[in-house]
Amino acid sequence: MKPLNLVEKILSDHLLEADALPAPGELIKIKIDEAFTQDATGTMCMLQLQAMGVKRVKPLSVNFVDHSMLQSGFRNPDDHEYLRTAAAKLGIIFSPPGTGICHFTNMENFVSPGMTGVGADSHTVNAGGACAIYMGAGGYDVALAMATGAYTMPMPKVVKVNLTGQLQKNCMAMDVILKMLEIVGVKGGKGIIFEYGGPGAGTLSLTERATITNMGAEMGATTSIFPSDGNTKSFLESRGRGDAYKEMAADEGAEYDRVIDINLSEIEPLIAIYPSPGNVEKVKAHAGTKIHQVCIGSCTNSSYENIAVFAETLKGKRVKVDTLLYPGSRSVSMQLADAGYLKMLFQSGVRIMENGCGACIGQGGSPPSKGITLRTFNRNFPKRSGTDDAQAHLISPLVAAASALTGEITVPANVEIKINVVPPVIDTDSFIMPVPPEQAEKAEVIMGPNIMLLPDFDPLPENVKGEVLLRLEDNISTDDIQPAGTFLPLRSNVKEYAMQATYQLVDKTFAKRAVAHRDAGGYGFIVAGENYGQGSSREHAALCPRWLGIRAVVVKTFARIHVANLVNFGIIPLTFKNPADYDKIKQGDTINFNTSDLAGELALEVNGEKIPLERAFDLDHIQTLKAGGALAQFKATYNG
Ligand code: MIC
Ligand code: SF4
Repeated sequence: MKPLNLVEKILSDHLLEADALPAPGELIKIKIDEAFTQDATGTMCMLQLQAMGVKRVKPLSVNFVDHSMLQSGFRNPDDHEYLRTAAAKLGIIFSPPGTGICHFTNMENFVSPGMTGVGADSHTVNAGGACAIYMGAGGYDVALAMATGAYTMPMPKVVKVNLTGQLQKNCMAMDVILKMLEIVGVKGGKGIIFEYGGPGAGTLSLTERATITNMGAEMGATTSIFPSDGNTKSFLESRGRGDAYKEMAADEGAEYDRVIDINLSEIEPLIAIYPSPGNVEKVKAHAGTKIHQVCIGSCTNSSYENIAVFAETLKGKRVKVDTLLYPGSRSVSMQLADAGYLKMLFQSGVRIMENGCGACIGQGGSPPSKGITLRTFNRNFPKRSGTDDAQAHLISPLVAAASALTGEITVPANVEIKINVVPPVIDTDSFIMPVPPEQAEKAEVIMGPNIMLLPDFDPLPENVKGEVLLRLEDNISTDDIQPAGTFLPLRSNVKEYAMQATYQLVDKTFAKRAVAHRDAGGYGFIVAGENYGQGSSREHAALCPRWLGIRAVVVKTFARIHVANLVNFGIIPLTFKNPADYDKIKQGDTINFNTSDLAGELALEVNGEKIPLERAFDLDHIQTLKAGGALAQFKATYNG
């Protein structure tokens, strides 16, 4: 039998409606073992489940509350209440605010080797550190996975990352993934699963592996995975889940699309310079630059070990700049307390924040104007910190600690840091578990005034006539399209979120212009360059533009999750056949787009000239686009 790589093994075990894995790029349908949402994407996901008429979810499903936790006003608490009661109704586990960041808490409690999962958040790929294939997806696709236990995606290529050597004492897993970003870039992972292995992989703990797989999202990868071994087993055992351990690795002689070699011993402390996780440089090249803030935590670097080395570096000394800590979970916070680290951190002047996303998604913790903030997070896109002219750079917890002590970017000393070893605190009591179906049926779903029902969208006309409402450059992120930060409480209210936030940070006139154009009977077009829609999985970056009348997005290339979200909301994703044609289109140009045969040759008519296009959607998606979106199509076919 042909030797299989790890990805092929897990996907073959989960294959639905086929006998063999398809070729890369073709659609594959797999069984999903777990589906989850967080609060900022979860309310839409629950609304869609309700609109679909689903009574009870099929796979293990969880609603985590970790993003929108500020509760200044009724909106966020309304969302939490809706998520809690919808979870009870649908058979979903509820993880209340304060329990922890979705990806971290999920790994502690639910993920085990060989599982598959989808989550309504791009960093769902974090679970790959525990030898599982988990993908980020839009809320609709997660709702569908909850309803059916299945997920369809383009079959990825598998690239092996062969790790050798061992990290130097002043380097961490964060430096490994920054090295990968330096090699691969922010769009080089598209259509790929990175399978890590080699002797260096065995030197990394499960949480270090998760730091690496987490930021596979920043390369646009489908997901990333490590094999399982003794380190995986001891992590599971320490959480009382030793029974879930399975040893899994690639077969000898397994084939890969490509192999990337990284010698861990040669890595130096690295930093991703604002405004992109892909601008990777050596920390020493920036040593001495004055900083204004340090943040440690986020789903990328908030394990007990990460915070313990941070605390040990600060021990007995005071930080020189505002320093904020967001632990990954209540369990991590309790472990830090048991080990004496909480007191040590308080004594060093660190601000201990809630177990949640916090500053990573602009929920507090903004740096001062023109400030420089060093963050152990995974994204440093423009304005994401909440301060328009501040700069965020991404670094490891060791660089964070060394720099917090000096008030400037500092290379950590190359010395061993010993940490206190105390057992993790199991916190399963924080979860609200599903009730039996008879009881669930009677449960009331509470929808406060912040929760608005989903709008209905019209089917696709045969001719889409309209105007180019925006023409944008490369690497437009979903934070540019549909910013989060202070707008997060509007996630459950499409109209308000669209009017107040869509493209607000790029062009303040956009929403008003789009509505005026829509109400005059025109459709809107967006034109952009490479890697459009990188970053977050938020489907609002498709849903809100659709509400504003956008019907097609024409770009040089798309990021994976965003293209699926566009299709789900009936916006046609298209790419230029000749990328140079991008230069022929201006904002304000009138466009005519004949959609009568989406399977045939496609072209835009712009100012009397024909511009040939490629489909960025699959032929299977034509019915969805014609119906005006996935929900309308699902409702017509679902029977429980
Ligand atoms: C992010 O890190 O950008 C988020 C906020 O977690 C998003 C999800 C969202 O917008 O709610 C993500 O990564 O998908
Ligand atoms: Fe939360 Fe930040 Fe992780 Fe997104 S990247 S899930 S906002 S911690």
